[in-house]
Amino acid sequence: MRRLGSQIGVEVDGIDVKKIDDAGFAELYRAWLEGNVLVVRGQELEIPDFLRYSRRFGVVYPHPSKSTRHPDHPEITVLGINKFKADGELDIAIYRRGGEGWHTDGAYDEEPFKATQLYSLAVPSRGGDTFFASMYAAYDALPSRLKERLEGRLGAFTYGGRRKATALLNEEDRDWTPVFHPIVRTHPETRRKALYFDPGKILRIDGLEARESNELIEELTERMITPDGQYRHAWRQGDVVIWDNRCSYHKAAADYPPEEDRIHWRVSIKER
Ligand SMILES: O=C(O)CCC(=O)C(=O)O
Ligand SMILES: [Fe+2]
Repeated sequence: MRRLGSQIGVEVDGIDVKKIDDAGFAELYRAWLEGNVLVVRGQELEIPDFLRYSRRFGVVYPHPSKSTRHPDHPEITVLGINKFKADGELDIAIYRRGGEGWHTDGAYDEEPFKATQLYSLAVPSRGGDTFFASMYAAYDALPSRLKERLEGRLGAFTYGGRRKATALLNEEDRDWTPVFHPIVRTHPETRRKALYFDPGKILRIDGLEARESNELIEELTERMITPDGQYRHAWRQGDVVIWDNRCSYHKAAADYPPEEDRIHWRVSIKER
């Protein structure tokens, strides 16, 4: 196991994820909890292999964006396909998916995704990296006045957040009832505290006046990323990368030549 960033990211070499036994997996899982983002390069996977491996981390759920699901395997989302509309225009929602800002996947859900895993099928000649950042580092770096102010506070979240960004959803799926999560969230497995926050999905911080809530959201947006709590992943074909949505943020660079392919299989994983 090799550390990629000082506080986030680990890479494990010399394994075939199709073949690891239970003891090997337990070790890998511990490395993932430790690193929040686990990178395994050079894998050759078919869809059943990818699903089988992903299910060792938890339960795989189809993503609410129905139009981007794999036609034969709804639990797999395919990133980067159907990028051009019938008239040849670039579909920005598909091209920029995950690149609008730092986020965690599934904050709009009563039970957010524990993890997201990607398998890289095609990589553009330049650009297309994914950025990761540690929520533990973000929490640790908060001034104590803010830690105290946030303790016990709940955030209200929906899919599209304040901007109602729902372009990837079908019309009938665009109405969301807000769900509530503690902003200071204790990770259920490591028991460490993390700043659980998502500027694109949060509506308000419960119990605060609108202005105060918006100001606090602004301040947390400024503070969610710390300089040494980051890792930037440059993709190669065959990479399998899983991140822990309970303790990390991520963002796609969304900067690659649009005429080139950048394709991943993607799964969302819950605890149960
Ligand atoms: O394509 C990427 O680099 C990440 C996209 C993203 O945010 C996601 O799959 O949840
Ligand atoms: Fe994401």
